[in-house]
Amino acid sequence: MPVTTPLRPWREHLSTGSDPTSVDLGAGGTLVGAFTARWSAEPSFPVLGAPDGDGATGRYRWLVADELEEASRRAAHRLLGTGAVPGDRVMWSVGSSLEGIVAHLGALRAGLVVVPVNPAYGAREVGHIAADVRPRVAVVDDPVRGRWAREALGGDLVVVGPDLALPEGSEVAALDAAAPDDPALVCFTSGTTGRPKGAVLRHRNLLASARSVALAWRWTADDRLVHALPVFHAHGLCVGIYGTLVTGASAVLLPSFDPGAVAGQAASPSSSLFFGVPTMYHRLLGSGHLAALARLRLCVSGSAPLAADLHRRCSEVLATPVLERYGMTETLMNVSNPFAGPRRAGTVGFPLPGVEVQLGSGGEVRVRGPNVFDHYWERPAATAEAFAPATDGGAPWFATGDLGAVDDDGYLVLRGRSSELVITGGFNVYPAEVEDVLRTHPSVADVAVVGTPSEEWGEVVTAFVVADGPPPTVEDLATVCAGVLADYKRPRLVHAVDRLPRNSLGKVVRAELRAAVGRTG
Ligand code: MLC
Ligand code: AMP
Repeated sequence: MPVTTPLRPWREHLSTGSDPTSVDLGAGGTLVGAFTARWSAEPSFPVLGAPDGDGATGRYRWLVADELEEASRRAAHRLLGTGAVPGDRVMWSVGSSLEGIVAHLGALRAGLVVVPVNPAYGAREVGHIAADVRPRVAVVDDPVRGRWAREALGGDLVVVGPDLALPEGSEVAALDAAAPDDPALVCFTSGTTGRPKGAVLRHRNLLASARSVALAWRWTADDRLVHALPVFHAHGLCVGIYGTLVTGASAVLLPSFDPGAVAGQAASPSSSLFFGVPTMYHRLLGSGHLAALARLRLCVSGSAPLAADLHRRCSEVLATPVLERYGMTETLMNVSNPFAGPRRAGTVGFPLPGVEVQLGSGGEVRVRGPNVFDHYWERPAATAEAFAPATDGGAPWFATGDLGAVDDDGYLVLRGRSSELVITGGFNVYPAEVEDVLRTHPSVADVAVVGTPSEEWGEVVTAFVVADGPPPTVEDLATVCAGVLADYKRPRLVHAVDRLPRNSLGKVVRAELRAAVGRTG
């Protein structure tokens, strides 16, 4: 393993004078234990706000800690009232809203296991997940997703809207009884060969990761996050929402990402943090709205590589450089540039408190720590393949599939992925899933999907098609994807080719296809 410079140790993330041995990432035991402790300590503290109605009035609705406690308690009882018992799965597929978060917190307080599902998913995507985790309840903001899930299950699913208000006095069981080892989430990450895999995250994993970033980024109760990320992925949910609740801070939940709305919220004197994916920074910069974020004390980027040039251009506008960090659904947050030290463009920094990082063979990044999951839902073979045994008697290493190197300053530089995963605008797309759908088009004889570089999206989904007849256009391919794949997965570029480059084993050489395409806008 030709690593010459070691990664900087995680203790460098701590504030000066902090004792690394005193760091307790498990304090509070469970997510709900940590949340409810904060709520009872400061019942009138405004925790979560969101634009009132359609946002046109400019007014906000706030839930103070006491209201959040009560609303999530009622939601928990409503969910348990369906007959669900602790350990049952709840499919949770909602846009960013206070009701949606309350329902989520209610499910956790009831000891249920939440399965977040992108509300943009179609019947096939929802059906896959439902059939896999067999939810007892679906919390959806559009009943059609409940119907798709029920069809996939062949019946037996209670479908409810996100507003789970219940009259006082309808309490059915004790709440907040989850143990640190109990699963809290099953998050689907898809797989390189078709069937999506659900990463099972325990309360203690989620709590440790939220505490770890809170320590490193000096996140305190005085902070207010401008939250414009989707809530159904690790970034918006586990970092944005859980981080806010664990630290006793507050967040304003925007229903979607709009540069002007983010700038408007950032201008509020209470706002202090913004977390985004690189596409969001690209749009904030391009629209001229980034300057409004200069008054925030911290802007974080993650989920996809932040191009060094975009990092520099953003940092010229902001008061302090963007802080880039690196995470994954299975591991939550692993590595971060420092809050206090230099934030180096083109690097993701060094391990977060409690996290160990190693470069395996071929430079593959491996991680272990209290933040790291330990299995995929009912997929023992995939689990076994994902972990490498440790030689020091410690926990096995999770092999991330990301390739890295350590720079001269001990910062991790990501150099791509060993898998075929495409990341577009922070969303993951697995070529096999898209290829399967494209093959249903009558003019597609053969097809390979790769990610090609784009300034705005990082990568765009690009199809190389061997046509049977006239080559299909982007629009033609969109017709077979419509309603079957979430829109972000459909190809944005199509190239007709006579044949696909294959190696001696018949496998498509994707690198050759990627190299054939220049940079797009
Ligand atoms: C939207 N579109 C996308 C897309 N998002 N296409 C490709 N890739 C994407 N990511 C499509 C829309 O469907 C639409 O299609 C067209 O692009 C333009 O839509 P838009 O309104 O301009 O896009 P918008 O809805 O504003 O979405 C852009 C975005 C969004 C950047 C806000 O992609 C987003 O929220 N990304 C964040 C993803 C995220 O949270 N990832 C975290 C994963 S957790 P049409 O056909 O209608 O034109 C993780 C771990 C970690 O990775 O480390 O954090
Ligand atoms: P997900 O499966 O959605 O959790 O996506 C995780 C993947 O996102 C990681 O394996 C990385 O490939 C990628 N990723 C996350 N953060 C970064 C970053 N800062 N730079 C580069 N890639 C990142």
